[in-house]
Amino acid sequence: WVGVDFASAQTAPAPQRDVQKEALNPSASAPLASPESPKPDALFKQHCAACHGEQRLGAMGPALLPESLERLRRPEALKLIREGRPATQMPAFGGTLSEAEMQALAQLIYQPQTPAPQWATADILASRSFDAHSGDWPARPQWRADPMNLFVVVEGGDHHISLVDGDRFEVIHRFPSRYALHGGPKFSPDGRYVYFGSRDGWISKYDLWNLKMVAEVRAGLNMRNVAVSSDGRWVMAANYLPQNAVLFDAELNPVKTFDTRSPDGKQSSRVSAVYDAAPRRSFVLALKDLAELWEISYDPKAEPIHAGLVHDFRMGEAIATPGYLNPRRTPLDEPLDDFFFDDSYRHALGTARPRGKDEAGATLGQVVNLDARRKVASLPIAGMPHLGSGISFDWQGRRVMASPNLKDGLISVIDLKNWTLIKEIATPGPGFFMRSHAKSRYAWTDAMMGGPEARDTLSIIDKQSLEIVAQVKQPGKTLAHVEFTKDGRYVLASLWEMDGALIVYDATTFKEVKRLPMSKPVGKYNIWNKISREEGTSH
Ligand code: DHE
Repeated sequence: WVGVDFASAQTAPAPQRDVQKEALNPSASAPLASPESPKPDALFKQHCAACHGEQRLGAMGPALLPESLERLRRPEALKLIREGRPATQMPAFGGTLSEAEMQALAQLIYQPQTPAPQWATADILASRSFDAHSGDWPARPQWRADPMNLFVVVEGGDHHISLVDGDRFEVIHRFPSRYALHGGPKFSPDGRYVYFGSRDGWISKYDLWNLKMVAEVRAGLNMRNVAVSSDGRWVMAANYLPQNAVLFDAELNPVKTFDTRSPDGKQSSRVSAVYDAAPRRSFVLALKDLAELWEISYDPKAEPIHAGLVHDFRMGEAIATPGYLNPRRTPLDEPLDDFFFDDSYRHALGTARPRGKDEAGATLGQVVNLDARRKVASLPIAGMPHLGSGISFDWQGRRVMASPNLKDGLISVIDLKNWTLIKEIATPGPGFFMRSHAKSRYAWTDAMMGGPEARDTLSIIDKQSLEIVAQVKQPGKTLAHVEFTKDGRYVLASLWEMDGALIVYDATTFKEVKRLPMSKPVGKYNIWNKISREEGTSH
């Protein structure tokens, strides 16, 4: 690996972009361009660069790089250019540009930049903003509600966050977020601060007690997720572009980058996820393109990486290196796209992205023992889960894990002792999320990846019989992602539409209790469940 310590790096800051000034309405003064000869670069400069940045790295608008657009199909991109995006500053170019010009632009944004865009130490430092008074803000909530039963709701429709009182089910506060947040927000151990990660690489630290932004920084150009250490001191970002992981302190000062390279330095890898392994006092990273799992300890007393325990591949033999804030590699048979931990955090249960023969349905999962630092078993799961979607609970005296997957309408229930499949529970369709609570006998799952007849349904599974005992539906709509209240008595679900809602269900009778209008509420996160690592939710 190649590490860069920010303290010793060349840190001449790059000129800071003034995104406010750049945020001009690009169509306002745009003359009609000739339809005969669309020149994509010139068109982009004239119509798009003000919001999306000259280099397409994003400014006030999102980045327009192939890596950032993986989830947007080309015809949709063209439609977006033609019709604009409601509730954002993205205007409709249909009346301004010819069809050929719009097509030229739609093609351009999927072309890789040459040379590949860089996001170096100086860029990270220059992007950072920090409220210097934040240290003086009161250390108690400036609102009346149980701070432990607060829900942070990410509204993807118009890119806002709503804070919801989990006792009265009322919105306490609403504020704008960065574009396209992804993954669960992460919390400081006392639940005061929340850290959001955006697909465009922004990390935002927000003070929930004072309802104010503390700091923001752009960790990379295309980011997967962030993790916060259990002691609240560190924040780690997992990036696709550049291919690295970046460590920050709690005020989002960059501390160190980890270029995720193969032992011989020849191959580099995207980082597809990073998680905090609290009992191990470490971050564990999934590398998408390298058959290795990395663990980076934040325990100052971390054992040196002993010979025999882990190999330093640079030397072709095992050598000792300090363990603290340095990666230890676990060699694997094939790369893991993502994983979750068992209760002990001794094992990472992971999956590779389907490829080749796997697409026909072969077993995708691996169980990696993080102490022995090797794969110890295969995992009999039906398809790749949406990452971090599994839950664990007791079943007939055994500890089990259950997870949906993105391929089939099946929940796999796996024995966490011998890694065997106990049951596959058929659901209306493939799903993203599964949630429960230690105090509830039920687990709820969606079928969001299924057809219209499936994605409007949440299935409720009895954790003892492992049978679906009820379903709730919102006909014709998409219903997904639930989270329980702190006491497990209510379930909050997303009516996943632009004019959607947060629907509160009684967790025992499954009756609707209340509905709060929201703009495509993507995910919701209960502070207590998160910081106590409740067994029914993601950590
Ligand atoms: Fe997610 C969590 C990866 C597509 C909404 N998603 C995560 C996490 C990973 C991941 C690694 C865990 C991060 C964390 O919490 O720290 N997601 C992926 C993918 O690889 C995938 C399949 C494709 C991709 O291009 O990223 C993918 N995810 C989606 C979506 O399409 C969803 C439904 C809508 C969206 O906004 O992108 C989506 N992902 C979510 C949500 C979480 C999440 C809401 C947090 C769940 C939680 O309860 O913790």
